[in-house]
Amino acid sequence: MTHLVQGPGGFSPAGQPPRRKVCVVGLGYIGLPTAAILADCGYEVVGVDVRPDVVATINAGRIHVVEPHLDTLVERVVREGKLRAETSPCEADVFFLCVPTPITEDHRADLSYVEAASESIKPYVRAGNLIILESTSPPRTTEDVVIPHAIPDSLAIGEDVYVAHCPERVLPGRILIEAVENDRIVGGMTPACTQQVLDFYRTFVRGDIHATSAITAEATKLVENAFRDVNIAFANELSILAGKLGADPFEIIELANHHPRVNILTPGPGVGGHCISVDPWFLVDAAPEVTPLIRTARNVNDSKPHFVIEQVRAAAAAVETPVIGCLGLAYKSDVDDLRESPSLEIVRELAGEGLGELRVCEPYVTAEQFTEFPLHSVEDTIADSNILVLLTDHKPFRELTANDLAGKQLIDTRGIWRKLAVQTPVARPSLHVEDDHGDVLRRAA
Ligand code: SAJ
Repeated sequence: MTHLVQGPGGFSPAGQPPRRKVCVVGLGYIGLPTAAILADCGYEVVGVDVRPDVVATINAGRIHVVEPHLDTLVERVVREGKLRAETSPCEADVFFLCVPTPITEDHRADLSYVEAASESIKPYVRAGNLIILESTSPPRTTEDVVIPHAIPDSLAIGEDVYVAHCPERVLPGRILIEAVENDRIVGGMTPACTQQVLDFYRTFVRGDIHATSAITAEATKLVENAFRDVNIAFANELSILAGKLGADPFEIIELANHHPRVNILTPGPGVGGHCISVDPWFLVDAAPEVTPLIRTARNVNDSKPHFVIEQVRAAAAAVETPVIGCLGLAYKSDVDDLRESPSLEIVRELAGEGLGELRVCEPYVTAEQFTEFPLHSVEDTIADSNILVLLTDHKPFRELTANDLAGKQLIDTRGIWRKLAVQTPVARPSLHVEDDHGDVLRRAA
């Protein structure tokens, strides 16, 4: 849970009244927690979303996303009158832009939401305001999109209004903790912008706050996610390589990670979500000729679902009447988010191929929210299937026992069942590995 860090009364830069009213545009996975945290810190917060159903849900004290503890926080701050939602902005001291920056078919940023959100606040922007872009954005977005669309020509940047990019860096599933505890980067359009916005973040962030320019902040955020993507790509490539060697990739990684300077991430069915599978492309797009590694990592991760589908084909071919239980649709464990999910991509492909009957299980999504496939309970999926494909490592799947899985063919893309007794030992092909002197290092059984 969040606790009051300092709050609006604690910030009053020289010569200015404290900023008390905040308008957060975009009430999704980042905007809603941000709005709720600021409200909890004592600000008067108006959250804005173009979807009337989202606005109605929040004003009723409920939430439309799954995130631990967010429901109780929103219920409380709405009940206490500290947060309310609207379909259009209003005058405020501080404006946050927390809208999506999706990717187009040709791997370029779609900045139409940033543009629209910026336009929507323009009539309300006044001297003394802070305008903060939190959405992950390509280099130069603050300068080239936010400023021309949000700031009236009559106001001087860094003198009348203060504009900065402060990228969100929270991990879904830990948003309320990380939004307050993580270090933050404040990249202002001018040093005065940086200072004013940094002072504001100090009122609700407990982590260190680092000052820089807008363009450096934009690039740094993209680099963080590209770093993770490249490292996951290494793990995914390794998992395919280990399969070819007839070895268990998870065991190799576990052993290699005992080395003091090795820390390999975990292979999976691919990389999803609206961040890591998207943001590296913004760097590639910014300078394609110097980013071959980032591009290759993206391609490796995007190819991983096809490898999993290949494994399911092989398993289905070995069973007379295959019933394929697909466990998980979300992009990662214990969230309800299906955006760019490799698990969903795999299930769609399997449904199209008609390899056998499918049982699809996603415990965090209801049949009303998701109508593309019928959803089954964990129990029914396990009982009905002779092939189980673990796609997303949700808690209910991690809790399955050897008994639950006995007699099934298992394709465990995340390695969560490998230590259960039922796991079929990895086949060891006749493979001789020799060292430089011709000695056999390991002869497979
Ligand atoms: N994944 C693996 N193996 C791993 C780790 C992750 O296959 O070892 C997969 C996940 O299953 C998922 C994808 O990668 O499909 C991304 O998941 P994630 O947990 O790595 O990251 P996100 O997308 O939920 O959140 C990331 C975070 N960035 C970094 O850790 C550098 C978060 O801090 C950012 O705020 C967020 O992106 C964002 O909004 O940009």
